[in-house]
Amino acid sequence: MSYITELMERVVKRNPGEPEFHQAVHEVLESLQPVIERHPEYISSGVLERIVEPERQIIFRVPWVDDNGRIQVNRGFRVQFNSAIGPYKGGLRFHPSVNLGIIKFLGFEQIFKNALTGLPMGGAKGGSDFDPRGKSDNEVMRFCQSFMTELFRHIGADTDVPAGDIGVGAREIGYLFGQYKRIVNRFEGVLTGKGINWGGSLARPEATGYGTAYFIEEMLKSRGETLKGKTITISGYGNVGTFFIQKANQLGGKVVTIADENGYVYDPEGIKGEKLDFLMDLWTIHRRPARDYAEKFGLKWVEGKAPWEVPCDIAVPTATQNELNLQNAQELIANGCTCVAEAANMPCTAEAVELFLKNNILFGPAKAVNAGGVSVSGLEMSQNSMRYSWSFEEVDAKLKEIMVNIYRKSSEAAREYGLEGNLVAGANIAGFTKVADAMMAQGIV
Ligand code: 2IT
Repeated sequence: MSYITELMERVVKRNPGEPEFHQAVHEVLESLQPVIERHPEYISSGVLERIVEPERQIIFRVPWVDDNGRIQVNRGFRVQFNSAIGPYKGGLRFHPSVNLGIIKFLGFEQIFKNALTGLPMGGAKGGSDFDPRGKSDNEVMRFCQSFMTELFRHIGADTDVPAGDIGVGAREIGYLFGQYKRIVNRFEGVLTGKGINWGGSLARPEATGYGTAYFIEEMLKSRGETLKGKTITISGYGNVGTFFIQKANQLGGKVVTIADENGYVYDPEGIKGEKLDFLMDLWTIHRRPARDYAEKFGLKWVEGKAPWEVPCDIAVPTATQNELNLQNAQELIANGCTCVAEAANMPCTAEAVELFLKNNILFGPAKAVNAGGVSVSGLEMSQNSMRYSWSFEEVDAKLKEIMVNIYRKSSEAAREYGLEGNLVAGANIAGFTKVADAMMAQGIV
């Protein structure tokens, strides 16, 4: 049995009931086969065994009182996966599906994503099975305060810097920051995604969506194309989806779908102007279903289906893990789609990714495509350290440069190992080697 197969078996056995974590580890380890053949020191130093084991995992009780005076109990998580190249960094997800396996998969991905940005950030992720949907502002505030009352002792501007993810936006970051500051009596850059007049960075809200568009432009350039005139289908319409639409429009593309777990809207004219204005707040502020958009503008609502059946040039899953499966991938290819970019974390199943690569689809993996968000988080940390703020244009220019570099590093790493055009392998290899070399330099820790 090969070294990689044996290690993968051990990971599955040691982490039972965590299919998303297994999937994320499997994808990375598979990409590393040619790397360990050329560099046996990655085996002898035990760096692979070490990198699949989180440095620290924290699970805690989050009790809070709802508006009816009832006591509710949620579960909180913070998985501090790897600190070889910088303080732990990664978002918090509040969603009923959250469990340890989901947080571990996200934390593991974050190690390599953060390494690709070129900024000094380790990998972590956290969150809770709390569902912010249908909760009052006061309930969300009390929940966030209780969550931080435990989390504060594990984080810090030079230790671990959380941010948002699904269900955690500007409002939640505000409540979390307020409680942290109150407990430790220090105003410090302990969270990113903060409000603009209390330490936040300009262009942080835009960063993941804009970064996705910049990365797609780089992928298309390799085939002599641009976003101009392209028809694009997307799924989510939260922070990532809405700002992706805005940038795709600026670059001449046309986005024709949005979706949620119940179905999708088809808007053949493209989402723009007052329709985009309406969409911007629909989830991020109001947490309302996608159907509202169809009803408001008299558009077709397709119940119970995913948007991947709509013919497009480019498909961009922006919602959540495993939202695009093998059948969706077959349909996209049959309908002429030539480019798929993962703007969410691990949105395509392993079978879907394999089919895209086999069919020579331009495929951008999540760790590379959606790294714009955490990149601007890294820039927010720099600005906090300097006690200074850059202009929107300065941050946006740095973001663009980072995305172009991530594309270059990933495609060069793929070429170096004879896998030209395979950005999945390239991103995994480039991210891994940076972290693994740092771990080896620091000894057996
Ligand atoms: O998945 C992600 O990269 C994020 N949710 C953002 C993490 C961050 O620290 O900005």
